[in-house]
Amino acid sequence: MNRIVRPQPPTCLIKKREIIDGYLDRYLPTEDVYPQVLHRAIRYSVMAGGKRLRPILALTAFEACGGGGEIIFKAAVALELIHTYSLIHDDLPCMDDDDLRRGKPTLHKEYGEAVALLAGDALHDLAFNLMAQTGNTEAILELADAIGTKGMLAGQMADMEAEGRSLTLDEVMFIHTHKTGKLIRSSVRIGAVLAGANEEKLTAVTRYAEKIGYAFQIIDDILDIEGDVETLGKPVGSDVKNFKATFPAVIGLEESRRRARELTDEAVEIISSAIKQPDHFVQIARFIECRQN
Ligand code: GRG
Repeated sequence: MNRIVRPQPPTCLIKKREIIDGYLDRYLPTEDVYPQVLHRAIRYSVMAGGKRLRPILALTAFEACGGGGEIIFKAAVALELIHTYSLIHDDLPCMDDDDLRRGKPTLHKEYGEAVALLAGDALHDLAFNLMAQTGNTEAILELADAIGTKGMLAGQMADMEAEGRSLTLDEVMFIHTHKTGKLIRSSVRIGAVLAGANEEKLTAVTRYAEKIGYAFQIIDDILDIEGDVETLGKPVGSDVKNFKATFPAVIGLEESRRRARELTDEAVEIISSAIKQPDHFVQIARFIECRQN
């Protein structure tokens, strides 16, 4: 009998993910404190799993740029909370209206729309509370810019406006570099800024993140066509269902795959020539290239 062998994240990423999960549990409000329902809802979404890519990237950049101490974990958790807030709101009936996320019913399916809306808001507030505790204004602004109307929200808006119409490659790139790319980019920059990285290192990690962020989204589009629900933990075919702009729709599946490979190769080259021990960055790039969820 043929068994499907799914690529697992490399050990270093699994270890980092476990550490991040520990800090998420520590910094999230507990379920026995008022308002219990909201706190339960928050934990339902955040602790449902997820690759923890953004906090792992922040931690990797922090370590690679010589950072030390606990400060990075506040920022790393903040990044995951912002990411989860965007997923909760994106799944709402007024947005993508999805039923499944991280292998479980979406938050509004389980707790209702009003609680899901508030849970997203609460995660946003908690994230900036944690960022403020780093005491680093540059890092706080980095996150604010990445997710506001110059970043993620611009991408989401463009995505909504594009529904049902065929797009140019430039338009698809704008949507993806903003909607997904900006938060990934800010993750490594926040790690580097908190480590006190010099301009040269900051530029290198930024260029690396732009490449892998772009590749990440191309793979996401491919998985929405070729993935399976069980592994993905979310519905497949929802881009087509929602008339979404995707890379395969504009440049085809084969060219999308080639482009993702090319981008991760470029990211590996950039980071390898700028950072003394680039192993974890390289493993993240390779994982993104062959990920199945
Ligand atoms: C509605 C506030 C708001 C923002 C919408 C980022 C975004 C904009 C929506 C997120 C939904 C989405 C499908 C984005 C595209 C790709 C993406 C970010 C997928 C999910 O990220 P993963 O694969 O998820 O890192 P896990 O579950 O592993 O954390």
